Amino acid sequence: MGDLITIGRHILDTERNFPEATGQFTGLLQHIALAAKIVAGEVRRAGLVDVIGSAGRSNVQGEEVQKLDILAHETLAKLMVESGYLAVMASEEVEDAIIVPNDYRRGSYVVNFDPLDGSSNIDANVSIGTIFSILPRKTSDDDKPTESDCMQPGNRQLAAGYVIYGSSTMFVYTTGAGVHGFTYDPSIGTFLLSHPNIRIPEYGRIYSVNTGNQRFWTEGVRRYIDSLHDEDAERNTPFSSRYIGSLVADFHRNLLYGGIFLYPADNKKDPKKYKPKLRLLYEANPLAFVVEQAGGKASNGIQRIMDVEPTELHQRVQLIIGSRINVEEAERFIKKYDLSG
Ligand code: AHM
Ligand code: MG
Repeated sequence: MGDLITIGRHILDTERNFPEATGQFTGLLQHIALAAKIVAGEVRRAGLVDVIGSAGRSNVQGEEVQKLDILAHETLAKLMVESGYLAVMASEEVEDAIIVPNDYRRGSYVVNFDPLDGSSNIDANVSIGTIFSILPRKTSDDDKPTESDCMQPGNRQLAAGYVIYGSSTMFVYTTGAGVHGFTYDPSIGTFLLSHPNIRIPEYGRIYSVNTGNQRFWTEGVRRYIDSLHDEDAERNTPFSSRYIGSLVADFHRNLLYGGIFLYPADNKKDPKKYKPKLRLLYEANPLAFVVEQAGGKASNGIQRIMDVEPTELHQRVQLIIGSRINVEEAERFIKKYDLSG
């Protein structure tokens, strides 16, 4: 049997690379991994204990909330507050930032998370995930943390990652020193390093986009996707279309196999009809950090995702993410057709 590396040991070894590390960062990541185990357990039991189905209320985005979303949010929020490492957090499921109450120890970190992404897939037993982003707080440790601590550009992230609840549960994270994936071993109750140093292929032949929205796309996006259907030996097109409708699952597959995922924004001619869906702080930024650390790219078409200045907690953004060459090609179409005139 080879050298088994548990997630706990890996996180500890990572912290040794930060001379100023205080142990808080390690503790925080370990708490996220613990939350992931608890949520994975709930997801696995979902069909058995009748926790699936709508809880009958909407989240701040006006979408139907599933009970498992709430469970995942509550599990993460509780562990984060109790960890003592956190000052404030933002969750997709809650309108305002959650400031760690006075009667708990407050730490120097901020977490933005999507507790259970892809929730429309829960009832169909399709892969779903948790996405997280860790930032240093902006306000001083002596002051009360504020929402502005959560609203920092992605280039300030210290760590980010996701958990995918699929045929197995995987925890994938980066602290800026490559991307590492761990598979959960239920027999020993821990995540084991299974995918060290993940690199995304420079160019891939998979594209993932909801083509049902194509009438609302901008010309640049439409022409780019059309070009993927052409027969072109040099570009190795036509591509294969793969779209699960769970960002984490679509992203994870493309990370391993190479390709591009797009969630385009609205057509400027009809802006009310179609808005980008994905959120900057807890979906786009963390996955952007992961993909860049794996050698890929993430863009809003004209700008690096991680350089977008947040203006709202639940800000939405056009997301184009995946293999470097694919994303650069898409950007060229957008710059040529959508930015001219
Ligand atoms: P959610 O956070 O409410 O689950 O929504 C986000 C999900 C992503 O996982 C996925 O990429 C996208 O919504 C799919 O949206 P659509 O069904 O519009 O293609
Ligand atoms: Mg989501």
